[in-house]
Amino acid sequence: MNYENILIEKENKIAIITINRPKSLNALNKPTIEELHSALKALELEKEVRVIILTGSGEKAFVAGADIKEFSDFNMSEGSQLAAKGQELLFDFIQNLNKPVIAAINGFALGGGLELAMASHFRIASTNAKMGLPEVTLGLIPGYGGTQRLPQLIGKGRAMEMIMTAEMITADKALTYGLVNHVVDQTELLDFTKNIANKIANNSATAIGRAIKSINANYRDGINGFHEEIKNFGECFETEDFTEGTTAFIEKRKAEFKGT
Ligand code: CO8
Repeated sequence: MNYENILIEKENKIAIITINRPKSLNALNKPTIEELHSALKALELEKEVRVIILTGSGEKAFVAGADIKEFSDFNMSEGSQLAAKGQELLFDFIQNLNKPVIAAINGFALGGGLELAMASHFRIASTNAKMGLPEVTLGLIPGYGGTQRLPQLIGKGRAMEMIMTAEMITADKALTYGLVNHVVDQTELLDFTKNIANKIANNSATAIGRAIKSINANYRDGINGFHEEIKNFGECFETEDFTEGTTAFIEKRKAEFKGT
């Protein structure tokens, strides 16, 4: 499929999706959200792809937010619909994807951009990255899950302050907050992220999918995460990856996981 707003590269077992609207600092308009949804859906089905990296094109921005020009004349119903559709197609979709998605934050991650990074399974930032939820400066609140995921990641008090002040934080502060896992020079960001992705890609994909599901269960209403873990743990015993992993250990060799 041909995309206008994103680029997709594949390297070994890793797919890299680059949001490619540099003139708008990679702002998320509707077509970009739809393209990201369709690309992620296709990559989820590709067995050879084990890990997905999300990044932004250019040196300035990961994603500078939802495209403000697109919704500046919206009314309440249109605003709610845009937020609900976006959450369904992209933000919740990523969180619940059974393949790891890593956000490589190469510059500004603001508003919907930070929300995109937060919906990813974890985040790595370049030293120049700046992160924030500036929606209240526009008379809005975060609408792509930011009011929920930011407190989950950094705690309620810090999230309140970031959302109320609308101020950006540096990559180093994001690291101390636990919002990102690593901070590296921009020139090393992709290689560093790919290195972590490769480690993940060599492990059992069936087990990783179940680990994502079990961890996410802690953030879903009405689901007991411990019960979900037990269910997913039990299911692992039915996989070829389990047989391969335990056999390889006993035979003192490296496991070759097929992801089945
Ligand atoms: N949307 C649309 N265009 C954008 C956006 C954006 N979010 N951010 C930057 N651009 C455009 C600029 O308009 C400019 O375009 P042009 O050259 O045609 O004027 C171009 O990108 C370059 O931007 P600047 O000239 O402003 O670059 P600076 O280096 O001076 O500033 C900043 C960089 C600080 C990142 C600045 O661009 C900025 O503040 N951008 C807006 C950040 C923001 O407020 N983001 C939050 C948006 S709201 C949001 O994300 C809500 C999410 C929930 C939505 C739910 C559904 C409704």
